[in-house]
Order: sequence, then C-alpha cells, then structure tokens
Amino acid sequence: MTILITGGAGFIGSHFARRMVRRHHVVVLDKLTYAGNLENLKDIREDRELSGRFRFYKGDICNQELVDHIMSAENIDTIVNFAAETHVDRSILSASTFIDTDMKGVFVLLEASRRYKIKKFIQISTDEVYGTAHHGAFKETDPLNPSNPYSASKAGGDRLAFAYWKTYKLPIIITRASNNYGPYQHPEKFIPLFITNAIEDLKLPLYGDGKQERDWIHVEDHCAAIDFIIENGQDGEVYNIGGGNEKYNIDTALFILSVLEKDKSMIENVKDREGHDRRYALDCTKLKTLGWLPQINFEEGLRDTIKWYEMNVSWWKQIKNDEFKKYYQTQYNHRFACKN
Ligand code: NAD
Ligand code: TDX
Repeated sequence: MTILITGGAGFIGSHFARRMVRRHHVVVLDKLTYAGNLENLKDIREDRELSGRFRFYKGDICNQELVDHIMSAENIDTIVNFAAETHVDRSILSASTFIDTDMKGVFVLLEASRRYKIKKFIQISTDEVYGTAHHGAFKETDPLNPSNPYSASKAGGDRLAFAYWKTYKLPIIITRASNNYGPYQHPEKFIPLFITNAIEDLKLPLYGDGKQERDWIHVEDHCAAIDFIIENGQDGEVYNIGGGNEKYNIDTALFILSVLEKDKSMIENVKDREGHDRRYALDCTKLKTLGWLPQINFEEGLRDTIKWYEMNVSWWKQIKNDEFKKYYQTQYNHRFACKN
C-alpha cells in the first residue's frame, strides 16, 4: 500500500503512521495547526530504514491542487483521513475552521479519490456524532444526533463520505471510535490536561458534577482496529470502535491523582461545558463479529500514559506555551470564576 495519512502529525495520526510505516509506504499531509507537531513523527524521520518509506507534506486538506499533486506524485492507493479540528471546547468558542476542515476538507479528499481511483478511503469519524447515550449503547445503524459544532461538522464529513460510496461506489469505510488516550495527546484534552496540571501543581478543572461518562480506548488499540478494518472491513460500512471502559470523569481524575500521589483537593468543580454530552457508549458487536477486540487494560494503559507524560515534560511544556496559556485563560477563567 501507499497510504496517505492526513492529520498524521496529530495525536492518533502519528501513532497510525508509526504503525503503518513498518509495512507500507506512508505519506503524511498535515497543516501543522496548533495541534500538529512534527516532534510526534521525529522517531520515524530519524530512523534510517523507516524514513526511506516516509514522506511529509505540510499543507491543508482543503487545498485541492496540493491534494491532487500528492495523489499523482506519490501514487496514493489508500487514504486514511484523520485531519480535523478536534477540540469540542474550541468549537464552542469559534466553529469556522471546524466547518472548513471537517466538512469541506473531506469533500476535497473525496473528489480527489474519485479522480485518482483510490482503492480504499477510511473516514475517521467519532462516537460523538451519535450525541448523548441516555441508555444502552449506540449501534452503527442508530440515527446521528450531534450536540456541538465539532460533532456536527464531523457528522457532516461522516455522511458525505457515505454518500460518495452510495452514489459513486467509491471504496469507503467509516469508523467511529470512542475517546482515545495515550502518549502524544495534546494537553488541551481531559486526560493529558489533568496529568500535566497535576504535575505542575495546578488545579484540575472538572466540568459540572464530573459524572459525565466516557468510554476510553488506548490509541494503540484504536490504530490496530483501523489497520484491521482496512484489511477486513466491507466498503460502505460503518464500524464502531470502543474500548469497553466506561468511566465517570471524576473517577478518571481521582485515578490520575492517586497514581501521581497528589491530593484530591486539586480537583475543582467548575462551570460546565455548554451542551455537554452526558454519556457516550458504543455497541461494538459488529467489529467483534468481524474478529477484532481491544487488548489494552484501561488502568495499565493509563498508568503507562501518566508515566510517559512524567518522562516527556519537554514535549508538553513546549506545547503549554504562551499561546496555550492565553487559550487557557479564555477557556477557563470564567469557569473557575463561576464554580459549579
Ligand atoms: P489532533 O487534534 O491531535 O490532530 C489533528 C491533526 O490534523 C493535527 O496534526 C492538525 O495539524 C491536522 N489538521 C487540522 N486541520 C487540518 C487541515 N485542514 N489540513 C491538514 N491537516 C490538518 O486530533 P486527534 O485526537 O489525533 O484526532 C484525529 C482524528 O480522530 C480526528 O478526525 C478526530 O475527529 C478523530 N477522533 C478522535 C478521537 C479522540 O478521542 N481523540 C476519538 C474519535 C475520533
Ligand atoms: O478541562 C476539562 N474538564 C473536563 O471536565 C476538559 C478539557 C474536559 N472535561 C470533560 C469533558 C468531557 O466530558 O472531560 C471529558 C472529555 O473531554 P475532552 O477530552 O474534551 O473529550 P470529548 O469532548 O469527550 O471529545 C473527545 O472524544 C471524541 C475528543 O476530543 C474528540 O476529538 C473525539 O471525537
């Protein structure tokens, strides 16, 4: 395979590139937004053998000319589209780039796939497109009911990809994973924010009552599932990818503090996220029946992740820079000011 990994300098995309470059030619296209980081790909770029099968392009998936150039110059036969604006809280502050990348960007990639007769296109969607799971767990056939600008724009990309299978018979598969955790996740997200704040002796801003539930999957398990789906999945199908680890946010926060031997008084209940989805839950029978199950135990995976953040302080300190501090003030000052 010669595989185009868009968003490959981000959290999940960089893990996926590391996995695939062992067996395939990998081309990464990434805009290097605040969330993209070439450090995440450093080990591949510095490895003599792996770097021979690896190419990096800095650019936007909305740029049709650039996408066309990469498709023909690199002879791409497979696309896995991770590129997205991904943080719900940022989408609530301003949705514009979410509409551009998560919807228009998908359109540009799909059109290029038609022109260049791609063999496989994986659209990385998310469990958030279903909205809150009031009871039970969502199946792939359940209706989409996104709650915030991020999940609504992802639902748009998800359904557009499906339409290109249905209308043009493009070989498209859509995946909807639950919340990922693991090394190299940007510290704006819940788990790395709480780990790094705890290390820095800063308060942990827990939204609302902290009784929201998330199903956590280790990023390596998620990448293994995508690899499996490329080989075994059916075109035109959607696959849920869950970790089977439904946890209250408060319990995850307490676990992080206990591993770091910090006091639970560091948690501060702050003003809730607008439109906050209370619970996510996925029914993954379809993927299980196909033959794939997650392997990584949540507590072990989270302990290892905490250790990774302790060992890689320079990686996240460089991200928690002045620009991040400005964002943090905008996002959190008012939350701390009107506690829950
Ligand atoms: P991330 O924010 O860490 O990485 C996104 C990457 O996309 C960054 O490297 C960024 O520079 C790049 N990018 C953004 N806009 C771009 C554009 N216009 N053109 C090219 N590159 C662009 O995100 P992540 O957590 O790694 O998520 C990757 C994908 O997985 C996303 O599509 C997300 O919706 C999906 N997903 C994430 C989770 C999760 O828990 N993190 C769960 C389910 C699905
Ligand atoms: O400071 C915080 N305090 C807090 O209580 C932050 C950043 C989050 N939270 C809560 C909100 C959620 O209930 O923690 C939970 C997880 O929050 P995020 O890390 O922002 O993730 P979430 O909103 O669940 O979305 C994630 O999973 C689905 C990813 O960011 C998406 O890209 C993915 O599609």
